[in-house]
Amino acid sequence: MEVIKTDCGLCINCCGINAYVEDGKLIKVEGIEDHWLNKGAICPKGERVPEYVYSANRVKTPLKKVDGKFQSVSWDQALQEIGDKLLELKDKYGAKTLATYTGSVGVEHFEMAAFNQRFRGAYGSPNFFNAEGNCFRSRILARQITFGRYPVEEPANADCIILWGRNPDESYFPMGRIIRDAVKAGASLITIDVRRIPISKHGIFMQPRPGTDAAIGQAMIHVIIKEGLYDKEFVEKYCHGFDKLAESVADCTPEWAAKVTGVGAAEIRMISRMFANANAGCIVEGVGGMNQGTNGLQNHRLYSILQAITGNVERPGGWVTCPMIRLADMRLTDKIEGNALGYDEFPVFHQFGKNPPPYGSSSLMCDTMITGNPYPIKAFICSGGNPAVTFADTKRFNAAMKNQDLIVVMDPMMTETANLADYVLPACTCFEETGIGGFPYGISYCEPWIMLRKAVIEPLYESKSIWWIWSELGRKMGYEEYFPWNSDEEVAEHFFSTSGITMQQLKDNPEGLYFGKKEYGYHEKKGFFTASKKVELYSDRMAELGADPIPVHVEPEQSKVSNPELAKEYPEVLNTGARTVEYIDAQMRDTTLRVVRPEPEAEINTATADKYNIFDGELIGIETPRGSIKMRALVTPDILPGVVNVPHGWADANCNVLLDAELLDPVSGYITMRGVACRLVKLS
Ligand SMILES: Nc1nc2c(c(=O)[nH]1)N[C@H]1C(S)=C(S)[C@@H](COP(=O)(O)OP(=O)(O)OC[C@H]3O[C@@H](n4cnc5c(=O)[nH]c(N)nc54)[C@H](O)[C@@H]3O)O[C@H]1N2
Ligand SMILES: Nc1nc2c(c(=O)[nH]1)N[C@H]1C(S)=C(S)[C@@H](COP(=O)(O)OP(=O)(O)OC[C@H]3O[C@@H](n4cnc5c(=O)[nH]c(N)nc54)[C@H](O)[C@@H]3O)O[C@H]1N2
Ligand code: SF4
Ligand SMILES: [Mo]
Repeated sequence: MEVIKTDCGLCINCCGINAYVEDGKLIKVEGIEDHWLNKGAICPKGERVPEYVYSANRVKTPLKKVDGKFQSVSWDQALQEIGDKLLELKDKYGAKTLATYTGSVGVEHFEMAAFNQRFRGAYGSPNFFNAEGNCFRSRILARQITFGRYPVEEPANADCIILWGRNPDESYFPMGRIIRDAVKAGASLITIDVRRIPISKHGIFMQPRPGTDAAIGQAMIHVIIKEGLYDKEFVEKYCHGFDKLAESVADCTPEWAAKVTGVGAAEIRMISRMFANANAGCIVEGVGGMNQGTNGLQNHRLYSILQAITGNVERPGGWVTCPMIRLADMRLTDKIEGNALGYDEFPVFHQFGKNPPPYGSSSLMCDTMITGNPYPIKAFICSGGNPAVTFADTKRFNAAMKNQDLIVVMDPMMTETANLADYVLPACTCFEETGIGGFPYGISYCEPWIMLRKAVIEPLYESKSIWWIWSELGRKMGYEEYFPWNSDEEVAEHFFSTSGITMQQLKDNPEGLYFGKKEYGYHEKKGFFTASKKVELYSDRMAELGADPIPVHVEPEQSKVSNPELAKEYPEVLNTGARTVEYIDAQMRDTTLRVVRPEPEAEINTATADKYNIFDGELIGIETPRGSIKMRALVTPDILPGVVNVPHGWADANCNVLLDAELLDPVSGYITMRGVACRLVKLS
């Protein structure tokens, strides 16, 4: 039996694994015992990698839809026809008519987003959409606005950790271990979540009303300033706008925040003091709880400010800038015609820095496809995403797809989105291709560590690596000069050619290696990389772009406070998409994990259940002004009364039917997935 050291690319964590292969077949995977991240452990998904790879749901050959039914066709035919159609559409409508899309795996599969962008560049379209248009980017941008860079939390070295809207046991499996180890070593833990999650029992727990976290943040800043607990030296030397910050929170007493959020004023005072007095305070913020609501980006700004005024920046246990590996830039930016969708509507997101993010605002994608405004988008190519299930506002997404002249999906699995396509192209899984492994370590865990991801088996059936699919399509369309590579290794070699690391080094260190050294306190020599060279508590640039220069609490658009009329009909608050460890977004439902978690459940409080006379396990209706779904109720005291928490990614109980693509964070342009008005219906 051969044992191959590689990483698990099933989710952003990229745990180190040993893959056991016999006669070309993947038998099992285990965690690498002494891997710095997962220390031998893997999650239930990781344990099922062989099931995933050999799933009956794999797309085996290229497929073409003829009279509503899929037929197997050759790679040559599929790519030639797709290429011809794309060129025809470009002639008719211009390059902007193509929208390409990459889902969450665009982060853990570096090649996926890179080649997607290269292809749309060769074609000339600005319309690349990515899960990042609704996910991680908002926090990155908030930190860049504040610090000029993206410092990453380092809880392993912290002695006070605030877990804020993040549930690592489900979503960041290795992070759960890191935090528990820190607690064992004496760190105090403060969990702020609308649900009492298991890890919260290790410390203080606070349960705010969904979408009101910014008020807690403001009150904490109020206490820290009023009681003189801030790091005066750091503030004086390195912060811009402290007086304006102090002024902005002058009335934000814990008593005020208690009224807004429902948590106790005494608790807010207590955690403010704990955090400010700690040697190393570290806020670990979620994506789920934080980004995807009315005040998403500004929440992240507040946490950045809390880190800054307590001096917990660029020092062990705080937020620290991790060196980034310099991989070859695949974009063909100079060939792109015009700006991405959202450039004018969401100027902070698109125009803040010198280099705009490569993604368009996905919240505008479907409307543009439906209305043809500001121009027609007629072709949609999706690689590594399943937006038919995961895109907020399913009705709108489906209407947009109906208006496409060409839909292509590249995926290892026959997904719901693939079912809508004209062509489905079989991509291999990350266990069948060699490439970049562990890329997210720097952005999630502050470790400058990289490895070579190894193909542990040959691509199954007729499936191909993602770089090959985009490249071969490009070559069919006359873009061969941009796609000169012939093998996984050549592509990897090209990516690493700018990194200072050689393929030989990567092969000699199959578990990976450090590509740089974390450097604490770089600002002491170089300052911060903002316009003022300081930490921008106040951002002049945000003011210039029409957003609040100092973050403040803004009520969720559909809360009882901001829309009492709507609350009469829809009195409960819906949170969608909380993660469960068994599944990754819409994936893995066809594995034996289905035995562990057979169906989705809507968590509601005992008091909410009483109000509707709902019993635990009963099938109930969940309704919003936009749509309705059915799910079994999970009645629990651990969620706030009046809040309904449903997971995403379930095709038959798709919570995205309930969401409205017009409800947005006005700064980031992200669609609201939390804090939406809903009601429950007893069905039996
Ligand atoms: N209501 C609601 N909706 C949400 C969320 C929420 O919280 N609430 N969360 C949002 C967030 S944060 C995100 S990031 C998105 C995620 O949304 P998606 O990224 O659309 O979700 P996935 O189901 O992970 O889709 C990834 C697809 O990539 C395929 N894939 C895996 N490996 C490979 C590969 O090597 N090559 C190729 N070509 N394909 C591969 C998988 O088979 C799968 O079909 O969902 C969003 N949707
Ligand atoms: N197993 C698994 N892991 C995943 C994923 C997956 O699908 N499955 N998806 C990956 C992706 S794409 C992402 S973006 C990340 C997301 O990772 P997380 O951000 O950790 O995800 P969530 O579980 O959505 O949210 C964490 C917590 O926020 C709480 N919360 C919701 N609203 C609020 C609020 O208003 N205030 C506060 N304080 N808390 C709130 C929820 O109750 C939940 O416990 O996970 C990644 N990891
Ligand atoms: S946490 Fe993610 S990377 Fe780690 S084993 Fe599980 S699925 Fe794989
Ligand atoms: Mo995400």
